[in-house]
Formats: sequence, C-alpha cells, structure tokens
Amino acid sequence: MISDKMNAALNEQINKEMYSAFLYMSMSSHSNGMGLKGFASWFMVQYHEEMFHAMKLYEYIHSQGGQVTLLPIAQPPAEFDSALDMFTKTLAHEQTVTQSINHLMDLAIEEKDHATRIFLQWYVTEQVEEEENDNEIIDQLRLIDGNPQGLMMLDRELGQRPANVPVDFSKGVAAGGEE
Ligand code: OFO
Repeated sequence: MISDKMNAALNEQINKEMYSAFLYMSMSSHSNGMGLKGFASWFMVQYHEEMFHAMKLYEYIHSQGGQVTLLPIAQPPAEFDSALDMFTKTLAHEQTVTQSINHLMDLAIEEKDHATRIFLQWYVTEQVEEEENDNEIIDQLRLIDGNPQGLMMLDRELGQRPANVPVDFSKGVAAGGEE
C-alpha cells in the first residue's frame, strides 16, 4: 500500500521518465540528421531504457493498489548545436532526474514506506550509472574536439551499445525480457 501523496509523486516520476524517452528520441533523430548513425542508435537504446524505467513505476503503482494517472509530456528540444551539446544536455537532464529520485526516496523515508524505499533503490543505482556513462562520453567528445575522424570512431563505438531492456510490456515488465 502506498499513500496518496506517494502515488502522486510516483505518477509524476512516470511523466519524467517518459519525457526523458522523448528527449532521447529527439536526440536520436537529430543525430540521424547529422549523419551520426551510431549516436542515433545510442540515443534510441536510451529511449527504450527510459520507457522501461517508466513501466517499472507503472507496474509498481499497480502492485501497491495505487492508480496510474498519465500526465501530459512536454515537447523536447529538436535542435542541438553538436554531439557535445547533446551529451552536455543529457548529463544536465539526468542530474535533474537524480534529484527527483532523491526527493522520492526522502518521501519514502519520511513516510516509513519501506517497500517503496527498496523499490527506489534500483533507480538510485541506475542514476549513478547513467551519469557515469554521460560523463565518459563527454570526456571523449572533449578530447575529440570536433575532429571528424575522432567523431566517426566514437560514432562506431556508440553504435555497438546493445539494447538490453525489455521493449514489450504487454505481459508486464518482468516478462518482457532481460533487464
Ligand atoms: Fe530514467 O534514467 Fe534517465 O532519465
């Protein structure tokens, strides 16, 4: 069982995860337009990860007898200056998501809602990984400093990122494949 306040906060987090998915889909499209197919693929994998994050919340709310209310998703930006600009914005965005997860965790602790606290632990760990990945790519892009050959090499590398989250949620998150 979750409180109404926690239910509302988790609904808002679904919205944030879905906005993240929209943002990375937009970056994927922009990368395609720049001829960076590997970057486009990386961001599309990230899109799927974010939808998975949203669906885990969706399922958790149901498991606790709560109600999912879907909120409007804001329009993400469509134009970016460069690959570095996209990843700088990705990191900044993930930092706001981390703060949001931390606030949810604070609420779970305040409400002595141990089930939600344990559920949210997964997201805390996930955010560490997301920020680390973004920081690594930003470092590489800074080293490359706009050099086309370097950018092509990184593009090839990012294109190798596997999609390892479920994408079919019709039978639930756990039935959808590997995490
Ligand atoms: Fe859901 O981790 Fe990014 O936003």
